[in-house]
Amino acid sequence: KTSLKLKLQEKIEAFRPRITKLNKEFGNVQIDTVNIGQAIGGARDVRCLVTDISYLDPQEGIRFRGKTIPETFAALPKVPGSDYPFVEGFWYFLLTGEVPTLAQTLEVVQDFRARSQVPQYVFDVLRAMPRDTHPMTMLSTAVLAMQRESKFAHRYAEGMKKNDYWDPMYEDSTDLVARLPVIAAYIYRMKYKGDIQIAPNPELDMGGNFAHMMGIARPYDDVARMYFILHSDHESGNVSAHTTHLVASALSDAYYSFSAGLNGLAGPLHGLANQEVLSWVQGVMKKMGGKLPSDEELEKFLWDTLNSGQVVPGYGHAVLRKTDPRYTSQMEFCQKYLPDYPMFKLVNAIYRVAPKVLTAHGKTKNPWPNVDAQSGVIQYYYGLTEYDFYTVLFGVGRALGVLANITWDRGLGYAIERPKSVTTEMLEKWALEG
Ligand code: AMX
Repeated sequence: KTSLKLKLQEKIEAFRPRITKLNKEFGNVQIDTVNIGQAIGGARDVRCLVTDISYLDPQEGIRFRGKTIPETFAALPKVPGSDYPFVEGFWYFLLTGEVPTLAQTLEVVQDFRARSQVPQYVFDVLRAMPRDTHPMTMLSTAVLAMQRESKFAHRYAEGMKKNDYWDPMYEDSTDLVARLPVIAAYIYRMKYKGDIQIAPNPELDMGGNFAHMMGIARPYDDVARMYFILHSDHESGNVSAHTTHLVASALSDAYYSFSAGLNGLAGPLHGLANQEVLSWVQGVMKKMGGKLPSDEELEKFLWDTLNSGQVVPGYGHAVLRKTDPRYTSQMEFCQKYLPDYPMFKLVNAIYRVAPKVLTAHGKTKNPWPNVDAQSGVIQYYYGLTEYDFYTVLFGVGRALGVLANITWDRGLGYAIERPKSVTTEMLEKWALEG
């Protein structure tokens, strides 16, 4: 066993009595109520999920294992010669809640390498799909196709004790995280780069190897590390995390669960928004004949979008009520590496204008930008101009959070999820009763 796995086992075993005690002795303590608006309106704000891996404060934004984004970047061991940490060390941190040493991180790097071989039939499945299939469909299909590899499914079929569920779930999750960059880069090069593949470089870490397989020079390795970490987790209620958790709650393995989560991430109100932002920004640039719009012109573009009944992509959030710190983190990167890039200037101009327009429009509870408003600009700058690929990058990052979560779900024996539904007639009756 690696030191990560040993530490994880120790943490899970130490944690179990807390859940047992809460459940047995305090199961009846009320922590929320539900109103009709919440039942109709997507269960917004209803406290009914538990996770210790990240927490989203509406004002402050995300904390991973108690640390803000800048604290997380500062604490984790950095890749030599780079500004950003090893994604592998972040995986250790998400799973255990402890910041790994460099030696512990390098052990995970080795472990990922040993697991990174993608079975040939996965590539064959991808090659059989029409080339114009959306890359998210390809990624989700590749993950699902690999389900036959599941150690959890095999162990379950043999008869496994409940206390052991976390072990093969961790194994499957780590296999997936190690293989996803290879699959994602394969899809990219197959679809957009003349099907000329670049073999992995076993000397490199996950972020470095991804940049290498994509065929994009430095500092894209740091972009990849930053991007995967920023997109990893946003507590449990968002569509991709919740879907993965829900499917896994039926004791479906990590392949079934994560493939389902990716399908949710592919929706335009969730992960696809980063693609939509780029297409919106490009639309503006095209209409302006390449020149930057004035704030007044931009205001008109935003109103045109709203008046035609569309959402402004990259703005608004179900939980956040301030600028997303994941947006800020990427903005700081842009200020450092691409301050004069016209598209970055346009995104900044949108940041100046859109909150005012959205506030005047008066619908959204949060007129501030989310992670997706900024991420495409960086990718575009480094030559990744095929923006329907952006959600795939989000998906590779999101794997870290949701797979760490389902490993813990099995460690703590969380139940199959089964909320109760009611009929409209019942709601109308309760409405009359007040
Ligand atoms: N542009 C226009 N209208 C918006 C809006 C936006 N950016 N954000 C919210 N609204 C509208 C909603 O559509 C809703 O209208 P309705 O009453 O006619 O249905 C109203 O404002 C109230 O919505 P809300 O309570 O503020 O947001 P929500 O929790 O229902 O939805 C979200 C959150 C993200 C889906 C929404 O803000 C949105 O559609 N944003 C644009 C798409 C986007 O950027 N998604 C990415 C989110 C981050 C991520 O998951 N990657």
